[in-house]
Amino acid sequence: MQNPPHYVIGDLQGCDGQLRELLRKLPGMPGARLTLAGDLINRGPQSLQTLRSVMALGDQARAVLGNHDLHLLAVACGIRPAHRDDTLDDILNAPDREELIHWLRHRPLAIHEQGHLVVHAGVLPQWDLQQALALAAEVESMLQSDRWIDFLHHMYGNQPARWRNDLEGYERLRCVINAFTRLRFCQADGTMDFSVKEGADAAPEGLMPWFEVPGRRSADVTVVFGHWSTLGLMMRENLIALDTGCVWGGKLSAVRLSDRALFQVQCPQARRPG
Ligand SMILES: [Mn+2]
Repeated sequence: MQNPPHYVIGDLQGCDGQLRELLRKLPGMPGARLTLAGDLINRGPQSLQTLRSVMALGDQARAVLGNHDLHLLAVACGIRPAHRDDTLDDILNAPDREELIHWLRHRPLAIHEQGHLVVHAGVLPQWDLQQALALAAEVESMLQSDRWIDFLHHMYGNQPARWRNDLEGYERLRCVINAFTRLRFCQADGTMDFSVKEGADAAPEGLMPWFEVPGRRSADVTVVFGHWSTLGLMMRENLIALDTGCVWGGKLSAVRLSDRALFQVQCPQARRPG
């Protein structure tokens, strides 16, 4: 029997209508396997409905956590104030919000499947596939533990910006979660810089996109990621970037892993940058 097709889908950011339209376009639905590259919610018009749509897909769909998903956890716990551009109120006011939060904090940070590593933002150049998966699992077990709220209190901050294998405790987990959910640019030694959000050609002196660091140890696996709408769609031999700016009036994209066929939905502009 032939395996069902497997698609990776870019950042939804609360665009449930576009998700539904995209799913109708994908050959092999229902029954295809789906992996979502994170940032399921926020900024877009239908955060709650988007979360419900993904949850309703059950075992058919998996999702990695993005920075907006983590932001919801922090806002729900009163750790971070809501941002004026947030569109999370419908989730926060939902009668079953505890179940929604519980589901979200049990999502992984990294998924390895068929030679592909799916993360929301990036992988530090010092990490090979096995270390990336092991470090993702460290954060996942913390988020799923009784200490998750305490962890969220310590999750925010840009330091330590450079990975070391001897990092411990919350500093270690913060460095890992920043790489997986926020990384765009870093220095040649892997020091992360979160000040630049423009496209790859906007790299200031001394910075480069994380995937262009010479000697990057995850170069032998295809990394599939979202998060970087100003980078847009990018397909290289060992990289697929999938945030095509759905919430900004761009497209919602899905790629079929077996042959890299691309499926897209044009999106109305739900938000203006800035
Ligand atoms: Mn993001």
